[in-house]
Amino acid sequence: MPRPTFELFYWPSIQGRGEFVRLALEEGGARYVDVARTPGGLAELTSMMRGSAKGLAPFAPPFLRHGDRVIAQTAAILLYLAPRLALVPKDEAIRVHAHQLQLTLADLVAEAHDSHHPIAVSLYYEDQRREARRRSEHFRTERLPKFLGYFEQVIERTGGPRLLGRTPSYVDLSLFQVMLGLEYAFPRALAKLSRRIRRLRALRDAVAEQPRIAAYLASDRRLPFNEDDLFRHYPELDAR
Ligand SMILES: N[C@@H](CCC(=O)N[C@@H](CS)C(=O)NCC(=O)O)C(=O)O
Repeated sequence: MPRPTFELFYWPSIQGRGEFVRLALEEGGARYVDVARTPGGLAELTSMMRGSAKGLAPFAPPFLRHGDRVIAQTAAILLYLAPRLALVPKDEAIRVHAHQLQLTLADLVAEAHDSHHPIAVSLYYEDQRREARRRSEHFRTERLPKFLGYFEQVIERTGGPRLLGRTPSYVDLSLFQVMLGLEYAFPRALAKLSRRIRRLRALRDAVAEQPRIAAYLASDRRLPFNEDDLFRHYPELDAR
């Protein structure tokens, strides 16, 4: 059997950061395999992290194999994939801007994660509950409005309705995923911000209606959000 065009390596039971890559692969109509969801795939993922593949070993999933190339770090994977899937314009300055926005989304994702794991990833949420309450309060009241206000302003300044203006790109897909994740984790906080993020909400709705994304969301390839994932819903961490 010929090797699939793209092989995504990510933990099999959560959306996690793998979802940003999945959305791009789906929207780009790529032929790909989610390797860790296939028999023996998880063992292959862990052996690659131990350095079994040629070249640089990835530090953490997600990573992508394309022929002999193995690329890790979500934003770097998307930087590599997007031109191959026609998910970003050719212009170099625009590509760098798209990458800049993707890295800013990565910062937001890391802070959303740290709201329920402020002390250590190796500890259970239940072992850092008190600190998580404090951290989440700052996240919800300071960081979330700052980040979302920034992305709202980007759309306003580029003229919208997308992050890069009229041209849809992979960064819209990532913003869509972040919006859904935040609405899942912090529904009350997001409702409070709702009037200040009209452009973000419109973009989220537009991405959900893209035929390939809609088909993917309705498929069993799309896993539900859950409390082992990046975005977790703990009512005590949300706004009152
Ligand atoms: N900056 C990396 C972070 C990768 C990352 O934190 N991956 C998580 C799953 S979403 C993981 O498995 N980390 C294991 C570890 O950090 O030891 C990226 O954006 O891809």
